[in-house]
Amino acid sequence: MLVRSALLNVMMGAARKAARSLVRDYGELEHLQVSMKGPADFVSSADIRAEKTLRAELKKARPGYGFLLEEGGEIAGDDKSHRWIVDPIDGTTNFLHGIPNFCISIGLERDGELYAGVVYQPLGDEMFHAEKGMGSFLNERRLRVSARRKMEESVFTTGIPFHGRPGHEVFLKELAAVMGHVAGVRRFGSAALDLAYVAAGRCEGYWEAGIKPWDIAAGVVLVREAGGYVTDFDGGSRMLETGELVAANDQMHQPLLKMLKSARG
Ligand code: 2AM
Ligand code: CA
Ligand code: CA
Ligand code: CA
Repeated sequence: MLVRSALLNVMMGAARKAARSLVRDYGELEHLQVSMKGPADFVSSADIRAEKTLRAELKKARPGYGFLLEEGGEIAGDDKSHRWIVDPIDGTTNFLHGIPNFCISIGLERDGELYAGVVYQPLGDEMFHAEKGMGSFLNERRLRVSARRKMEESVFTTGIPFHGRPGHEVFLKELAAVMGHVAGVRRFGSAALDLAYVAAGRCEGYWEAGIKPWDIAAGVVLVREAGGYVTDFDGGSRMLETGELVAANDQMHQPLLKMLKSARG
């Protein structure tokens, strides 16, 4: 029997509770209220409801911790060394279209470092979880990044810039550079799940620019604890600041980074 830390139990419990309303809302999409925060940036009553549950559950268990919430923004806590970084639905566009690839993402920062992460895909009941130094798991199973070492056998995921987001030209150059050398490039629409898939060895790597801390905070821990590498486009660790991220198994990270860099010129 796997013994999990109290911390991960708190995070997974909060995710499961919030997932109950998400699954209900997903079954009745026509009743949701949807508004736009910006061009192609949707938020629905389901996002708001799930975030409220997550915030309440996490606060109940760890009253002093601060928050960075996609919908609610920054909320300072008394405990300055801990901060939850929460996305109530990663993949809202999928969710609102009835495409089942969406998840809840809860990351925990400790003393400015990403320390733990939970990514929960409620429709597949896939609970990805990791804590620094303790490994990465999908439900009860320990995860390890893929062992593929050949570019031509590799599958990479990415994010396509959507309306209102800059970087179209750069992205097309990156895609052109990568797609000629690999078995496939996928765009699934949830950054958190893309990272979870790298951790699980389903894909060899993932890259995206223009992403937010709540899209990636949990997934970064999942990949690292599964033996993979995550950096910004310069090979450093300023992903939260730059909004740029390259994640891959140990074999593919350097080659992928190199391809992207030379594509950007
Ligand atoms: P969100 O669903 O929480 O907003 C994938 O490219 C990432 O971009 C997702 O993590 C998604 O997070 C975010 N995103 C925001 N608006 C998007 C859009 N219109 N299309 C695709 N992804 C979007
Ligand atoms: Ca959003
Ligand atoms: Ca979201
Ligand atoms: Ca998101």
